[in-house]
Amino acid sequence: MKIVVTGFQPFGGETMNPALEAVKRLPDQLTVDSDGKKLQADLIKVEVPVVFYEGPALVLDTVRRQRPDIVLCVGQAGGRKGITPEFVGINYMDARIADNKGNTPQDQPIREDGDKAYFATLPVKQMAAALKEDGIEGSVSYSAGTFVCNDLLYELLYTLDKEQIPAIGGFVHVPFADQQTEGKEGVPSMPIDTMVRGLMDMLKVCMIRRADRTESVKE
Ligand code: PCA
Repeated sequence: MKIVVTGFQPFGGETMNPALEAVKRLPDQLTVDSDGKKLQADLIKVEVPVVFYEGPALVLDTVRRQRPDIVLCVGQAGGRKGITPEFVGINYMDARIADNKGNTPQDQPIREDGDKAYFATLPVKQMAAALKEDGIEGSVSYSAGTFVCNDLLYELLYTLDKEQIPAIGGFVHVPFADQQTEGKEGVPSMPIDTMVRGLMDMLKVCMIRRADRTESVKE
């Protein structure tokens, strides 16, 4: 199996993005046991600029070239307490701050010819359950916001659908890393190593889902 996993660059005045740091620390291969069968995946990591359209275009180029089985995109949602697999990408942009090229689209659709929303095709509920089982704070989120992360999630799902690419795909937000909140009273954060563990837990669930789906298509 092949997995494309992406992490966003720092934005909004931060000097680091825990999403990118966690993605970089992931191993290059993952294995998981599924009903006595050993599943194996190679990870392809992509660093993504926080720029409307440009960030998604880079990810989609990789997806078209690599033809992965799974696409997991990761971004930072400062202020959230846990790791949150996103349920839905919406056809809407409304930037409260500028992206890294100064774009601030307001109150606009992402794709004129796209559906209003697409649901992630990753098993988000099982991903949240896997986090809980490992003692990591996390839950399903029903809004990826209206900034570049939602743009990427929406464009990924739009493209998988329109181009009939058989990968399953979705997005996960991680909280601030501990080092970003030093001296900031009451702002939740998490060690990057915990995020890495959480991403691995969730990717394994995705691998099992993908193998099940491929199996049922064959039958
Ligand atoms: N988080 C932002 C964009 C990049 C990132 O890591 C967001 O939630 O839209």
